[in-house]
Amino acid sequence: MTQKISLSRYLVEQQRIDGRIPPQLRLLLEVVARACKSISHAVNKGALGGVLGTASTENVQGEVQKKLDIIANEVLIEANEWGGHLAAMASEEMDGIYVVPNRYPQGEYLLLFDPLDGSSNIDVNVSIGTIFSVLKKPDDTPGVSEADFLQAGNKQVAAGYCVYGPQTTLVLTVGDGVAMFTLDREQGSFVLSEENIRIPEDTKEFAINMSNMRHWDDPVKRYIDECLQGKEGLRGKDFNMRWIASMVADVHRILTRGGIFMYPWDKRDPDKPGKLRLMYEANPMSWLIEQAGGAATNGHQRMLDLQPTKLHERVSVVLGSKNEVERVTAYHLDAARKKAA
Ligand code: P6P
Repeated sequence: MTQKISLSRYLVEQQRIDGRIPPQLRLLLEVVARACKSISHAVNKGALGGVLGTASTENVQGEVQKKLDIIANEVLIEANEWGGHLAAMASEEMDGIYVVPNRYPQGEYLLLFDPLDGSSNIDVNVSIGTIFSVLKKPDDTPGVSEADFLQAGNKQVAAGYCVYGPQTTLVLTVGDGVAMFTLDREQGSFVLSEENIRIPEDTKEFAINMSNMRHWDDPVKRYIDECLQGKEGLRGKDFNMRWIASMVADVHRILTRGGIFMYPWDKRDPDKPGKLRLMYEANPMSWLIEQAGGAATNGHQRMLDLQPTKLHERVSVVLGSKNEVERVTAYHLDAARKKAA
C-alpha cells in the first residue's frame, strides 16, 4: 500500500529539498490548513448548523455578508493571530488590516485571504472555498501598515486555496510547483493526493458569465464568438462552457483538466477594472496557475507583475491554459494598438 504523505511531512520534506519553507512559514501553512478544516466542518453542517443565510451586515465591497463569510473570517483570524508567525492579516471581509495584537509575538509574514469565496453558492450547496496569499513584511519599516501589503503578486512566498466540495481539497504552491491535499476525515488530516500539477496548454473549455456578453469589450467578444462558432469557425474545434460562479471551483477544474477562466472588465461600471480582487483572489490564483504551466493576465499584462495601489483593488482576470490566455491577451493588445493608431 502506498504510504500516505501528510501535509506536515510534505512541508518538512520540501524544506529539506530547497529550503523554501522555513519553520515559521511551515507553521503558518499548517495553521491555515487547520483553519480550513474548521471552515469545512462549519460549511458541511449547512442548515443543521444554523450557518446558512445572510448576516445583517455588509463588507467593504458593499456586499451583504453571509453568516459563513463572517464565521470563516473569524476562524482564520483566531487561528493565526497567536502563533508568532504573522505581523498582520488582510481579508475581503475586513475594511482595514488586522495587526496581530501586542499580547502576541509578531512574525515576519503577512497573510491575505478571501475567507469564503463564492459565498453566493453557500445556500444552494455548490462548492465554495478559502483563498489565501502569503507575503513577507518588508523589514525596512518598523511596525506594520497597509502599505506593507501593497506588493506585486510576484513577491508572494506561498499561495493556495481550499475548496469545500464533494471532497475538501487544499491546493498549495511555495514556488516549486503545485500540490493537492485531500482531507482524510477519518484521520482528520490533509493527505497528499497529487503534486507537480500541469495544466494542458490548449483547451476546449471556457468559463465566463455569458449573461454579461453585451457589456464586454471587443477583444473578449471576439474570443468568445470564435469559441461559439465551433469547428466550422476560425478555431476549427467545438468548445464547452462552464460557469460555477465560484472562482475556487472554476480554478480547481482548470488545474485538474485545463480551461480558461475570464472575469473581464465590462461596461456596467466603466471605472471598475473588474469584479475580482487583485490581492487575495487574482494574485494567489494566478501564481498557482503559472506554477502549473498556465498563464494569467489582466487582459494586457502579466497579473503577477501588477503593482497594487489599494488593498481591495479589483482587476480584470484571464487565466488558465497558456495558449488560450495568450490568444485573449493578444486580442486585447491588437485592440489597444488599433485604438492608439
Ligand atoms: P457572478 C463569487 O462571488 C465571485 O467573487 C467569484 O468567486 C466568482 O467567480 C464570481 O464572483 C462570480 O460572479 O457575477 O458570475 O456572480
